[in-house]
Amino acid sequence: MSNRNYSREELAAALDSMGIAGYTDISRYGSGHINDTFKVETERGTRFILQRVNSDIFPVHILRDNVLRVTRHLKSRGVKSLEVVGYNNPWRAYQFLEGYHSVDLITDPKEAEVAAGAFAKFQNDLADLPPPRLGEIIPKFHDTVDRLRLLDEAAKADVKGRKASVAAELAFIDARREEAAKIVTMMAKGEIPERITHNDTKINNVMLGKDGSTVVIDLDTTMPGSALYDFGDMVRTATAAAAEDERDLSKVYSKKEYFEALVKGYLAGAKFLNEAERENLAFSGRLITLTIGIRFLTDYLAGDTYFRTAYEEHNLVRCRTQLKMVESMEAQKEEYEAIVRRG
Ligand code: ADP
Ligand code: GN1
Ligand code: MG
Repeated sequence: MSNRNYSREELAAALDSMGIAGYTDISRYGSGHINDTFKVETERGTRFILQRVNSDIFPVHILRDNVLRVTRHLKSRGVKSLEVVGYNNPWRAYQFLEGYHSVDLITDPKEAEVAAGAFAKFQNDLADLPPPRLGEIIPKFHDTVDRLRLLDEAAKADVKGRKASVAAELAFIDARREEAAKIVTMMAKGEIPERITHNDTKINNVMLGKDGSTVVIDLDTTMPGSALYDFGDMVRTATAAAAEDERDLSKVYSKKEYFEALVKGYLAGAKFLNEAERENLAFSGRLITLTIGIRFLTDYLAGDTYFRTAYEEHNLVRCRTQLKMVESMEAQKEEYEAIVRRG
């Protein structure tokens, strides 16, 4: 998916439909891969985040229902969350979180600890969300076995004739097929419980404030899932030494002291974890990183229809960083397992 252009009229109509007046400037914002996000300035000085939800990817009606339920529940518990100003599918507006910032790459282990605590608290706060079960926004979202099936289909179809150029990446993934089913199998057996989880805990989906305060954002994939995937995606993004789309792979590796900080922050907040979950925390980092690598490669082979890309090989570059991160985590497997055991 490439960057779609919006006319001023289209953006103005969206704001009008949600009762937001007096806007002076509307500009593209953030670095999310899925939705179209804008920052809106107004003459009163109040600012908003305007988003057009990607309706090719999300079932927008279920999504709206989930987001409204989750934000209301958090509010009822006194937890600071996204403040919905208007929601008129596929558009929505949130109050701009003033005094908070997000980072794509962290440079201080303390931030990893704080972010991990925020996502642990998020899971804890949603544990008593009243029924019904939240809608499953994207079924099999983190199911690595199913992601492999989709990769195989894309490689077979090879619509862009790119398969021959990604033989090394396909071989890397092939060598790891066996471990792909571990978490889904344990969930099916009931050894790993279903919880309400965020499912997109990359580091730029938590806003960091002063004095260690946080707000968890990007609630679009909040749905029934496994706590392990949430922890794993933190490992993928918060221990990374370089950007998700760094071309120089010598700069890409997983940083142990950031992993340690994540474990510290997460375990302090996630008292609800059972033994099987704890035992698989380090594994979940490797697995989710492999899974996201598989997804980037699938999108590359399919012709870049899912993730926003800025250039021809963007998805391939992203896939390579993920596979390099997996390799780095594998090389530190024993140390990472020991860190989790020490708690
Ligand atoms: P996507 O689903 O495309 O990743 P996000 O909801 O994560 O979209 O928003 C993209 C970025 O916009 C975030 O990483 C964050 O920097 C910024 N952002 C989102 N919501 C807010 C908000 N309420 N206040 C300030 N910044 C926000
Ligand atoms: C997408 O929306 P964003 O940029 O926070 C994706 C995640 C991937 C991530 C990779 C709904 O997250 O699953 O892990 O890109 N979101 C969706 O950076 O597919
Ligand atoms: Mg996001």
